[in-house]
Amino acid sequence: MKFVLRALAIASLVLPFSLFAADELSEGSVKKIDAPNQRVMLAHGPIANIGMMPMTMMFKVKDPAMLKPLKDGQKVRFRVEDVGGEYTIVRIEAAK
Ligand SMILES: [Cu+2]
Repeated sequence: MKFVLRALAIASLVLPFSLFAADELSEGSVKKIDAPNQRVMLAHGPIANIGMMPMTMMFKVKDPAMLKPLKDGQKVRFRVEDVGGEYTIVRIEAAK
């Protein structure tokens, strides 16, 4: 019982933080859209959730439809995750 209470107490502290972190977005701008290869080149700031420094690089996008609203030079906010060993954009939206 004591263990269960302690586990619940820890979960209640850690869970809200991990939910926040799972939704954390990074900032960047669109340099080039490569629709045939389902990729976009971004000049990006630090990406905390994968520990990446700012740079310009190509990313795969999870769904080719994610490229349609993007335009060269556009400022974006995005989420990158390691999907099967490849850094993949799982969410991208126009920055306000
Ligand atoms: Cu990078």
